[in-house]
Amino acid sequence: MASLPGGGLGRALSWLEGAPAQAAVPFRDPLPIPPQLTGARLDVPIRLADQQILPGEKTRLWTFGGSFPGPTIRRPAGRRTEVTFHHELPKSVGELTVHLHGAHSRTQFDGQPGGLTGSQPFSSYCNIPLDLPSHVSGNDLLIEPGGRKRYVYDLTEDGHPERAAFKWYHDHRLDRTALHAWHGLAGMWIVDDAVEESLPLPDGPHDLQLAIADRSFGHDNQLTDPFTNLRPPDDGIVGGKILVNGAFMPHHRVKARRYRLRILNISQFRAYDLYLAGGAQMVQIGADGGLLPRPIRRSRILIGPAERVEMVVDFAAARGGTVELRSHGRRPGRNPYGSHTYDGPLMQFRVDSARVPDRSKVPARLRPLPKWTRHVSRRPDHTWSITVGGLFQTTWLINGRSFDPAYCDTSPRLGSVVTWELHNKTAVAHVMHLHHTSWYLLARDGHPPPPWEDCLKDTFFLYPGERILVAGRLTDYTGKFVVHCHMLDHEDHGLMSQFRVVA
Ligand SMILES: [Cu+2]
Repeated sequence: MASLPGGGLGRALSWLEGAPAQAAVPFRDPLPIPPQLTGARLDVPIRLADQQILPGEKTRLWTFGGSFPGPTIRRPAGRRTEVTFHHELPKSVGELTVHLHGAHSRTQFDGQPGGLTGSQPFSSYCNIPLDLPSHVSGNDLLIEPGGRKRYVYDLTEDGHPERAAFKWYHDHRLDRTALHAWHGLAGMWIVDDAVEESLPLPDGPHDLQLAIADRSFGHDNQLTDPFTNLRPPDDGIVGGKILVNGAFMPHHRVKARRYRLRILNISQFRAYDLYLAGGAQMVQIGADGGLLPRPIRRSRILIGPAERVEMVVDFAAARGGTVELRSHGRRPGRNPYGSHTYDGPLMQFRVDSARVPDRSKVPARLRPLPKWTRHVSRRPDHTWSITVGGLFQTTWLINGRSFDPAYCDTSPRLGSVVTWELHNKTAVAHVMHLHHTSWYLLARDGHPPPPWEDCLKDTFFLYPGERILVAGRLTDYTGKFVVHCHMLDHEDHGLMSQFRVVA
């Protein structure tokens, strides 16, 4: 478990005279930029890798392509993309499955969690019938150790190239998503399109992707194993050290000009309440589902697990100085964000002192919402209610059930626009993620969402006692898709259900 709350103590220790040479020093390491893959046919090995995260011994990780985060896959919208993942991790890891988070994927390429297998013969949290046929459990879609699977992504939606957006891919295995992600199985994915390219936003080296993760390390610099005996509602792993793109609180040299920062929270459980210290301002331009209709100046941005936020930051305001990306630990009003938001620095930008020309701009209008969002029913077709159940062995429940890969709670029609209510009847927050498409938030407890949530998203905070209404347009693909909490321990501990899109 976390030994150093929020990194604050670690930071203090590292400044102490006579501190061990092995102490991690904030802002010492440069920000890693994961390798980028742009081809239509890609092969990604899933393998062990030793990565220098802390001073001293390297940390052994389970990775996509040999790094954490894995390679960033960047593709034009509308261009079919095939990625073959090769499972080269030790047999003891068991089966894997890859979900492209935020994508519109066929059911067989959506990273189904699967069911019980020889290497995972029982579930402590999910109620899984024995002897399900593999096409019902989804076991036929898993990647076995030594095996491989080809995932096909059309990058289209409803006959058109899909909207450009910042996504990510990660393991999604039954009961073990948290464990697999903790060890490093996550990578970023960008879809570009002509609409974005026509805008004068910062691009090229001025378009940075930042994946924020918290992890805890033992004295040997190896990841701890915090996944023991935690049951709902007290489950939820936070790490003691903050990593950005797999480096401990790194720094990045920037020019005195505008940058587009795409920020992704790949922590298991922890939320961040982002702000900048050092003179630069955050102008939010995007969220999970791509660009917002209009830019929004923000002083703080709360980002829960799996959420994405895109902003433009003009570092000219801090020419010759430094800017810290930080998270604020306390917010007024109703907490809890599942965990306390992290309090402290995430990384540092070192701004060049030279003046540079900057032709980039943030247009007053970015990207309109799709037309279907204007004509959505506000009467829910279905409600997903979250509770905790069980006497001695508690699990999370949706509509009274923990996850069962054979069970679907509702069967919307292909081509329909559904309005669903999500209701949190528990005392802790959740971040609910719905697969299949990008969703439109209609209301929180009957009130219209704030402007930064009045857009397409796929992952939503759901506070204790709260009801939210979301709408989605279900085109192209029939079959099973999951709805779950993206606090990974919650997801593993039953907080997942399914819908089946029918023709
Ligand atoms: Cu949750």
